[in-house]
Amino acid sequence: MQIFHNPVHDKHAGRQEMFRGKLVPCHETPARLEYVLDALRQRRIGDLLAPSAADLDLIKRVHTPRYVDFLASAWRDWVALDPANADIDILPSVWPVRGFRHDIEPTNFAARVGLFSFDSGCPLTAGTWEAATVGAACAIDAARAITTSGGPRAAMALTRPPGHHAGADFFGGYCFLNNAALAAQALREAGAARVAILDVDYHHGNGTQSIFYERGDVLTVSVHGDPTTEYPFFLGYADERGQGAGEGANLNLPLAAGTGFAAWTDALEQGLAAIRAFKADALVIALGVDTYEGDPISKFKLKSADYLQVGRLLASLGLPAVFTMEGGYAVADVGINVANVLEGYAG
Ligand code: Q9C
Ligand code: ZN
Repeated sequence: MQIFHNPVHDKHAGRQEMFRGKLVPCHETPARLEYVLDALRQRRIGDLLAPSAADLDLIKRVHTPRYVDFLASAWRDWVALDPANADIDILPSVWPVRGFRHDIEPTNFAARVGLFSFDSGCPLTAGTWEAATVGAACAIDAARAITTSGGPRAAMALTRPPGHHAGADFFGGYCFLNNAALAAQALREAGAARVAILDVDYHHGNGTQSIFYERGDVLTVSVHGDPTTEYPFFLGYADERGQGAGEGANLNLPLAAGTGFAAWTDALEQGLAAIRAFKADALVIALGVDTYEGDPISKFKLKSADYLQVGRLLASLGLPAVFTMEGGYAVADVGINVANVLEGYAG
């Protein structure tokens, strides 16, 4: 497996997130990725590669140009307001909910941040744009690698910040650019007629779902905590099946908090069956390991050894595949759990 890792991921290092009424240290930290890199190196899993330059045109076919331009200039705009802002992260605090207009971009900076985001747990920092775009390049390179003749059968975008909560024009849930969606789009443009995205992160992949909701060429499947109690709350129900050309091309498999590996596997098998029935030519796996029993913000009960079996089940599809790195916040165990998936996958 080729593993495109983001050498500047640590430029995205948020200080604090709003969590249960308090500002607390960010859960989504640079150390997470370093643990994965250490585990892969120690166990000699995959070949580590640096990405090429990001394809901004492709990024703007997945995200709106207005949003991409906002992200690219947000830090500059923030510091221009007050030089003292250089030591303060940007956190959203106001949003246009029902009945507000989304077709006008306000000039006020806080209002622009709110227009392009959906929660207050996701700081935008000095290095966010650089880390996110190099991460996007990892995802696009991984897709292009597996579609190159003589290329590997599977590749990974080992990057942070994660991506699956980011929509066409919003950030949130620690995500800014949707790496899984970018990989799927790159696969489509490299000739895969039908692409499936399978999201196994604890949280529903709301951004990915919304990007492809009206498209029939990309099947989105997500196994996740039931949104009636679990983040991101406002999407991820079983009755969301896609719309228009995308009718039937979205499958949500919500599970109650507390779910263990046996019931989780049953749901995953349903997702795999849907991908087989869709006759996908290529697969993107949004790999979050916050389904782990030790995760501090999630409530499934998978054990480290279970991730070997997760990898085997994913491999059973027999499709060329791109993995993207999503959540997982039991920092010291993220490396073992991701390495186990990849080892199980390699067989
Ligand atoms: N009170 C990913 O795993 N915070 N994002 C939850 C609950 C947001 C997780 C707060 C969790 C986002 C990529
Ligand atoms: Zn998650």
